[in-house]
Amino acid sequence: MELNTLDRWHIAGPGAIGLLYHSMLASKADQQNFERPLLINRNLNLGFSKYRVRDLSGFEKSVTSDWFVGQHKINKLIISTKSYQVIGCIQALTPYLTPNCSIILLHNGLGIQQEAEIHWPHFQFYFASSTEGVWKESSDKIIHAGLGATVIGQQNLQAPDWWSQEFATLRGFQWDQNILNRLHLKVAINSAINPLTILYECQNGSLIDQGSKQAMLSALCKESNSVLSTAGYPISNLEEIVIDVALKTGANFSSSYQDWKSNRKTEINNMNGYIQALAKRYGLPTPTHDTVMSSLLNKATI
Ligand code: KPL
Repeated sequence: MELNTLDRWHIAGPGAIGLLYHSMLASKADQQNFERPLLINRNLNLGFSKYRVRDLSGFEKSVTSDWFVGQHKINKLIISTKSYQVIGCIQALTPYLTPNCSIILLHNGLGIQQEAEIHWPHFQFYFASSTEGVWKESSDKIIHAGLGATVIGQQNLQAPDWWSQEFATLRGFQWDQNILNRLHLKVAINSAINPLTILYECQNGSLIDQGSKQAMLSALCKESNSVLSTAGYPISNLEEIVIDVALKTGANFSSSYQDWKSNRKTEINNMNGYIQALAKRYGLPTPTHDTVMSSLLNKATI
C-alpha cells in the first residue's frame, strides 16, 4: 500500500459540513501537493463528480469530488453524519479501517463518542464541534452563510502530527485539550434551546420572552447545571450563556427544529437524553428534561 493512501483523509457523511471541510482540505491539498480527501457515502458508491460552494461574499466555486468505494485501507477518517448514524457508519467501514485509524467524530450531542471509544478501543478517536453556518441548497451545492470555528481535540492530549500538517493552518480550526468540557457546554446549550424550539415551533430568539418559554429554558439550565457539576463539568452562568446564544442566533431555527420540520430524526436523544442518562447515573432528578422529552415523543422522532 502506498504511503500517501494512508495519509489521505476520508469524509463519511457528505452533508453541508462534510462538504465544507472537504472543500477546505481539498484546496489545501492542491496548494501543498498532497492527496485530496475522499468522500464516502452511505452505500460506498460513487457520488457526484463535482459540487458547488457559495462563500459569504456570494462567490461560487466548483470542487471536484472523488469517492471511496472500498479501494484501499483508511487510516484517517472524519465522520460528519448525524449522531445516530455514527456507530452504524463505523461498523460498515470497519473492514477498511487500519487497526489504529484516526477518527474525528463531528456531530451534535454526546454519548456516541463514549460508546464508540468503548466499542473500538484500538482506534484513535478525536472529538470535534463546529459553529460554521453552512447549509445544503441542493444535493451538490452548499451555502456557507456564516463564518464559525471548529474545535477538535482529545481530552488532556496534545495535537498529533497530522494536526500541524493538515489542520492547524486552516481558517477557524483550533485544537482543544479540554474538548470534553467544551462538548458538555454545547450539550447544555443545545438541550435548553433545541427541544423548546420544536415544542413552541419558534426561532431561537423567541424563547427569550420573559414569560413561560424562558421559564422552561431557565428550568432546563438549572437541572443541566446540577447534573453536569456533579459529573465534573460545572458551568458558571449557564443560563446567561444560553440566553446570549439564543439572542445571537435569534433568527435561526435550531438544527433540531430543522430536522423535525424536514421529517428527519432529531439528535435530541444525544442532548437531553444524555443529560437524563447522566442524571440517572448520579441519582439526580430532572423533572423538566423528563417533561420536555415526553412531550417531544408525541411530536417528533427523537
Ligand atoms: O447549535 C445550535 C443548533 O441549532 O443545534 C444552536 C446553538 C442552538 C444554534 O441554532
